[in-house]
Amino acid sequence: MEIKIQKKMLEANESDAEKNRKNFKDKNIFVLNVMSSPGSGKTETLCKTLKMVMPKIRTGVIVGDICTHNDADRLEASGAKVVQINTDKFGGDCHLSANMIDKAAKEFDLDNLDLLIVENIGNLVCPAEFDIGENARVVLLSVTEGEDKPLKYPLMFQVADAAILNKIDLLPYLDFNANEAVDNMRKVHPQMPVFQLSAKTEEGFEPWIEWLFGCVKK
Ligand SMILES: Nc1nc2c(ncn2[C@@H]2O[C@H](COP(=O)(O)OP(=O)(O)O)[C@@H](O)[C@H]2O)c(=O)[nH]1
Ligand SMILES: [Mg+2]
Repeated sequence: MEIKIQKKMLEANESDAEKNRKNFKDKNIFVLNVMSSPGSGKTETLCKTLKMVMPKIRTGVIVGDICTHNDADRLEASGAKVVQINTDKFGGDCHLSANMIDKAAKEFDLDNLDLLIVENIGNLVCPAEFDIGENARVVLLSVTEGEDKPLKYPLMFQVADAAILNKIDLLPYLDFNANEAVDNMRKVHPQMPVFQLSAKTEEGFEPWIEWLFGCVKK
């Protein structure tokens, strides 16, 4: 019974996601779904990214958290339009679903947007299973989380189109082996681009920003 309900939920989400993808394609908007465990640095990386790509790329952000408006407050400092979704009203869902994105998207002027970034809820499991109608997915891993996480949570790394290894400014203080972490990502997703950077110091951002420009231009 439980399996059937979950299958139905995923099927309904899939059809909502396809509708979103079509709507965004009609408006020529590239949608990027950014995922990671809580605290890897999604918001910090996006704050710096927005500073570097705007106004060349007209960007809007949807950010999901169970509670609080904190991330929207941080992201709004860039001047981008940001819509915060809180899932505590929906039973505290640990992922964003396609219908939540559809509702949030109505708050944007979609005719004047090139890129819509979705910061998903911090979780390395559920968001990987829920298509939101995005064009690409990026997973972040930070150097304080352990090299083995891609092996423990392979689906998240398999569904991602690119990965960011964040907080490299902390490497001198840790035993973390960045090469091993990248090898583990490639074990589950060979040839995936991996950008090693620090959202704090902005080291390593250039290839990431170039990749993003490449996505939006297509
Ligand atoms: N040292 C360091 N701290 C970072 C970096 N990126 C994020 N942080 C810090 O890590 C914490 C969590 O970052 P946040 O962006 O909120 O992560 P999120 O939960 O994935 O959105 C905050 O205290 C950030 O200031 C980084 O590159 N280096
Ligand atoms: Mg955040």
